[in-house]
Amino acid sequence: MSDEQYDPQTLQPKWQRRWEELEPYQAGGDGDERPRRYMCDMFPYPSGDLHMGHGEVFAIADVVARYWFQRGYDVLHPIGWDSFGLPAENAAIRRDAHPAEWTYANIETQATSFKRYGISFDWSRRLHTSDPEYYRWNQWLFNRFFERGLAYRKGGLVNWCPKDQTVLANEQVVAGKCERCGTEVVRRELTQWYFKITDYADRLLDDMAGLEGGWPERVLAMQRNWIGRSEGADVRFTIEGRDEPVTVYTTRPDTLYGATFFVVAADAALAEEICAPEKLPELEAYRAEVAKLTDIERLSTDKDKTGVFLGRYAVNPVNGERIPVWAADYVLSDYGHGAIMAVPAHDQRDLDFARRFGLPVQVVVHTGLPDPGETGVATPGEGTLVNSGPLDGLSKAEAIARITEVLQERGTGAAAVNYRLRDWLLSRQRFWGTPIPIIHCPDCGEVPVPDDQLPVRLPDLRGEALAPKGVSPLASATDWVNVACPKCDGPARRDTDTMDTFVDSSWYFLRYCSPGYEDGPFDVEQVRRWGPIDQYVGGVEHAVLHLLYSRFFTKVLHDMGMLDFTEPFLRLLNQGQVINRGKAMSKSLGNGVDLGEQIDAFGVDAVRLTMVFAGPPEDDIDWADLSPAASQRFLARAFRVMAEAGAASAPGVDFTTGDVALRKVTHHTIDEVTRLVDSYRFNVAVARMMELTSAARKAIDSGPGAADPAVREAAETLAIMLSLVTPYVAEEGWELLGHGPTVSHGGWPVADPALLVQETVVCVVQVAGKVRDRLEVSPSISDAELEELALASEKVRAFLGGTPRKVIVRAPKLVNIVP
Ligand code: ANZ
Ligand code: ZN
Repeated sequence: MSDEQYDPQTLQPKWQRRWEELEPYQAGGDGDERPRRYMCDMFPYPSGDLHMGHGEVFAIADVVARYWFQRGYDVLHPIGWDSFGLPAENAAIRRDAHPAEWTYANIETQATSFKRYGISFDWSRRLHTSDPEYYRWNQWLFNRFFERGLAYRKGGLVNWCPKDQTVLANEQVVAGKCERCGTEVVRRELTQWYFKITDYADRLLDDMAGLEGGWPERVLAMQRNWIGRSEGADVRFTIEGRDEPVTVYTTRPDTLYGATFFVVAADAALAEEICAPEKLPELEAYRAEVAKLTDIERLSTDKDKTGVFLGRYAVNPVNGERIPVWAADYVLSDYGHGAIMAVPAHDQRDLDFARRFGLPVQVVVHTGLPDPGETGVATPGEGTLVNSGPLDGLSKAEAIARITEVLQERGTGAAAVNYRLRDWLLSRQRFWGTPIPIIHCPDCGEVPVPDDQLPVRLPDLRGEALAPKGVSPLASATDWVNVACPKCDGPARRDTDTMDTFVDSSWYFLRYCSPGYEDGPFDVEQVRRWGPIDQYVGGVEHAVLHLLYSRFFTKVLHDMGMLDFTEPFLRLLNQGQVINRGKAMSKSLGNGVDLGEQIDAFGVDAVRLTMVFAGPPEDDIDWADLSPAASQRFLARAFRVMAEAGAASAPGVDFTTGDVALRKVTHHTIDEVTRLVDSYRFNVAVARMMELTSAARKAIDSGPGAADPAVREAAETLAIMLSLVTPYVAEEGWELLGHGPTVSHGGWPVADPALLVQETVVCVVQVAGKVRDRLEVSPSISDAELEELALASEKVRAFLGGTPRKVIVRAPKLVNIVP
């Protein structure tokens, strides 16, 4: 008997020290020829200490990384911090400090917590995006994008958060509100930097075919929807009194004969150009109102329709009909051509507009539904073309094909594709980010800072100097701003905007492959060695932005010849959320659970086990329904099994001489857990480990006893398997079993096929009292299963006319059929 007790609070410091000495999770060097695997967790933002959400996602990813270590792969499992961003700046303003102080103090806190939490990181590759050694390469990449025409500046209406005093990308506006602070977003006219992600729209869409199966279906759907590819036709209308025709984009060219008016986006330059002079004041007043609205409000079907008649007429290219031209807000200036043909019978917004302003409604597709002009409900569905000259009688699809041909022949239109995706608005008027490496020269224009002068470091500002004022705080650092132009040496000014922090996270996973590299953002050879990422793990909140931007960067870098792959993440796992009492944890609800406190109370292993055992990794887990105390009790049981087996026998015994019943349980467990971990069913794998623990306990107490080789075999198997989830108890158990550290490289066991064979018993099947067949069945077969099997037997059916009168089943040994 062993008198070792399971005490997580003494195991943790002991093994943390050992791991720090042994560095068991360092990725192999160039000479290492083992097969490689790259596991990447979405890196954390250093907002404070780690929370329950971190606890879950990192525990789940660690199961896979540790499994790969056990299977003998050379594993890259790095960690870093996404350490630029607004919260640091807001904290610095409040405390009259520098954002770096708050940021790096939080990073240290989180790093300490990660070490205690026992995640298998290669700490030698740690990076922080707010380090000049890192953001230098954001600037270098910006210069490359600039050279390729993929970074450019343009003026236009942008989303502006009045609280954070900065622009936001469309992606950062959620239901009209700032994603960060919830303030209602307004529109502002500003000149800003953009990345030309729209050039990659097709590839971003098409390459998703290769991610099918590796990525969650809903994430692929969200990306597809965000890119928003739409197919239709461009149609040219002449406008009376104007030389140039105006093109509209439509997904329904089949409804061309039903166009009863024409609408131009009120804020488009075109509206002003084609407006009759006497209507201009009205248009101006209307535009002032429209400027206050976000795109989402403008496109809403609920919104009352507004607009101004421009005093002009457009001519329908197929039937020469004159239709009035209006300006309205529900047409957007930056989609398609900023103008539409309105077909009120078959488009709800057009119909709402027509009814509001008394414009005609002309049905051109007979759908069998009541007349939209009367019901106020448009009929966008399938049907047969009517009132459409040569298209009459055709189906919608046939009519679209036919009319597109006609337009093409006459030179008044063509098939066209549009995307909802917009260019990535990059510049931010905030301090704690990467300075945009551009110098504005009155003579030379936009001049990139030469590569050998990078990084452009942030000026030293703190406290009040960082407060939002509508222009970037960098503008106040005049010594920093005023520089000589790199081209002509004349007086010039630095760009004072910083980059969206999504730039930082769009390529960090490449930097991990060669973190100290000084000749470029990453060593191309090292990325060839490790990339692409085999498994990426993180929250579904990044389903659109971060993943889309990372995919975009990867494609640009591929086109630059720096990557030999075009997609960064082969597989993606989105973990669920940790909630409490049915709701997301929040301060205001008072249902927050503190990760550190849980660890203090139950130990790291019990908390990690609880997270992993709670359910499938994608599901939300409710902490109120879980019991870390029960996890702790299980770990104490597993610990005792390992300790007692370790005390009773020495390593290296011949397992084949052990108790066969227990050996079968062990090998079944190996077989099943291997398959379960391969298919990411970690919670079920844990359940199997628990069963193995019980079987070993029984063998010790009322079977062959602790010294039996099968007990040692079970205990060693348990230590290896537990190391995926609960590294401390596994490590200690492994040591008590007489093995050297560390258990993380113990090697994954292989199931012996001979021990997997199911035992069978012979079942006798009688028909009218005579034995007609003998079946080999599992001893645990149910009556129902056995009956089905017996009635399916050819030998039995030969003696049965039809349905038997009665079947008596005594599983597993006897079936008696009365014909
Ligand atoms: C005529 C028509 C008839 C339309 C019909 C629809 C139904 P997606 O799928 O989003 O690409 N549209 C075109 N440009 C627009 C703009 N700048 N702002 C607002 N709406 C615009 O939708 C394309 C359809 O949205 C186009 O097809 C056009 O209306 C409208 F029965 O043209 B449709
Ligand atoms: Zn110059």
